[in-house]
Amino acid sequence: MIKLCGFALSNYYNKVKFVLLEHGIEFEEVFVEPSQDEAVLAHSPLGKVPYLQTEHGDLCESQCIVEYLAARFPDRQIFSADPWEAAKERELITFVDVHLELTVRNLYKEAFFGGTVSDATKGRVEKLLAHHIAGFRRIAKFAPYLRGERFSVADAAGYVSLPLVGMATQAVYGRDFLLDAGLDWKSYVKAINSRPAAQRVTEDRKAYIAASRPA
Ligand SMILES: N[C@@H](CCC(=O)N[C@@H](CS)C(=O)NCC(=O)O)C(=O)O
Repeated sequence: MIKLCGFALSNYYNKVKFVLLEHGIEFEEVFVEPSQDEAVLAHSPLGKVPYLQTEHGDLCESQCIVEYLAARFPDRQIFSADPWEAAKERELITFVDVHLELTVRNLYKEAFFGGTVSDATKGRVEKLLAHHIAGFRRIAKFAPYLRGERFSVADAAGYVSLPLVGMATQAVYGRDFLLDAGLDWKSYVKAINSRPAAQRVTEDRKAYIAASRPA
């Protein structure tokens, strides 16, 4: 059986888990934290999670994993059957994962982990985010889903990462860049919360946070 390795706080782990659950693909979760130890590097070359373990070997990078799942389980229609629609779903995922999340990730140390980020980083990230959010705003529909009325695979990425963009910018700059741009990620997340796959991902994340809190 496919093993999904990682932990429930990781947005990229949760993106893949959402897709697996949403499409009823059987899998086993294996708890692994990111690490530079050989034990993890042997499976995930940068020591990051998630990675997948299959009968063929290991596979890292959440989007490569989603693409593999789509190819391996074509009957589940993870992407839309229409090539244009599927390409637009991939376009949105790239915006969420690369242009938004990867940029805002530079702030997490201060936003979520009690550390500090330099003013230079804050300035650079602020400029990049303004540009990237303006671009995302042109293609993301939020009606209520990223592609419009129909839930798509792009929403697995949006669900796990857009809250981080909002919360991290709120924490570091005192204003939520998504809400300021008119992108109501809170209503968006609420719309997706009705899905059992989303509920499971969120419950597991909350349980992980509760269990890691000092007594
Ligand atoms: N591009 C990767 C990003 C994965 C990633 O950054 N995972 C985080 C946890 S959410 C991690 O392992 N961080 C540890 C590190 O960067 O060394 C993907 O899509 O899977």
